[in-house]
Amino acid sequence: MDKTKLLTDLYNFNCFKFGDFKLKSGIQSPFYINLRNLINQPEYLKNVCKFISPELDNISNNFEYYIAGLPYAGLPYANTLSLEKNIPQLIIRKEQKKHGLGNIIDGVKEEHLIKDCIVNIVLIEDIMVTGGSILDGINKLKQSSINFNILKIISIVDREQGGCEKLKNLGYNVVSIFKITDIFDILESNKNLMLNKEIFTKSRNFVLEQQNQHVLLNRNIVKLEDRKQLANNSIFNKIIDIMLIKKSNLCVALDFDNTSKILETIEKIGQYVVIFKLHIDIIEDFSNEFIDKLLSLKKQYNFLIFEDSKFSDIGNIFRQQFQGGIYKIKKWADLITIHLISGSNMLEVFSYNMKETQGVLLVSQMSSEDNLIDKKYTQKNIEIAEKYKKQVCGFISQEKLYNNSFLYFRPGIGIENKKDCYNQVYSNPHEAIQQGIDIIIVGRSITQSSNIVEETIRYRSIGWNSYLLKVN
Ligand code: S5P
Repeated sequence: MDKTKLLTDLYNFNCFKFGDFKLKSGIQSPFYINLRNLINQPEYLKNVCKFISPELDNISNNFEYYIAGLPYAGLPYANTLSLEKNIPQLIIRKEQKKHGLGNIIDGVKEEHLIKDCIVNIVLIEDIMVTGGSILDGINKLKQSSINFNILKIISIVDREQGGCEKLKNLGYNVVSIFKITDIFDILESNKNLMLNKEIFTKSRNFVLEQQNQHVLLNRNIVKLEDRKQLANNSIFNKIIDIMLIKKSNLCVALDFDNTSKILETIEKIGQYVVIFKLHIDIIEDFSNEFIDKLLSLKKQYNFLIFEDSKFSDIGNIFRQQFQGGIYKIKKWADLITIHLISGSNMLEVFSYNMKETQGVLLVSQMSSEDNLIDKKYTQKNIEIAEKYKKQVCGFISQEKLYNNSFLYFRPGIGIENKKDCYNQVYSNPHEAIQQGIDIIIVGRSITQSSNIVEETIRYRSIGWNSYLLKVN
């Protein structure tokens, strides 16, 4: 089958449209690709699969693998190829089943569900834009108990807007069958279609613009030492200084309920850790002596203390919580967290009450699976952070949200990528750093391990090496 003929047929089935279209990301695009129109044209769907087929044929026979279409648009292609080539198929559900077996992945053979068995998967996506749907799919796989390996990601059309590059940078083997600019070339040179030149110029310019933006975003990776020039407050620089001295981007969450366990752990791993995070109100034997000892260890091991109260009340209550009560947080915490649900009033109060060396992290995204934070809320956090940049030095988030003058802290970190029994979702430290995170917050993955020191060194080295890989 000839490529020109196929693409012309697809054009005639309205798979490529030109005009003004809003994409999932919110941006306006002068063209739109809708391969879904092919599901009522089985012959043409099969024809598209003929172009995908060689990408499966060149996978070594040594691998038994599954094929999985990203829902929903990738499914018909995976289905067709599975039947034609006798490759087992699995389905990554959009949502976890609420009944029956509660599966998020369907179709894995019983014998592949045993521990240590690796399930190889080829993913099929119809249109690649930012790579977001693929990463969503991969996250679903991570949430399951399957020990999986992505052999290849095949996108049928690459809109050339950075998705393939992003996934390649994350280490995936990505191929695309048709590139959008090749499609433009073929359609434009087809005299029978009599298409207006202008729509192609506009569409090509759009693709170029998007590519430039992607390059800019990627280029926006700045070394920590250079970011110090962008500081809006002293705590930002202090964090970076300690990171550089210790060659570490590790914050350890010491969620213990007794003070001796906290102090003991700091003695063991203090030299590798930039920040220790506490939940002071879960401690059962709190005392002022504990704070004295903590502060003396801070001097000895050069770390910062982060009290993660996630304040969320009106300004007046926050003022009392921050400086009063039995904990007197203001006296000893370098960093605190705030949820902006009640507006910016707490930041206003903080600005009058803070010490020069203290800073706030805004909880702008969360790691729990069913949290209620949406994009609009996160965006509002960024706007408020910009307004209170003397007080806010960073965000608790799942990705880099904004510019380099803030630091991005990600909790829910675990090499094994599992979930806990309360819907805490874990991600790999390397992936987090590659997605623009500066500091990984690691709790039970370290504190509940059989060898806390070894595990701390392991997380510190994965985190720091990933940072070096990103900036060099
Ligand atoms: O979204 C969040 C924000 C935070 S600060 N999800 C979180 O888990 N945290 C905190 O990170 C949480 O309060 C806990 O102290 C730590 C994660 O602990 P782990 O044991 O699950 O790693």
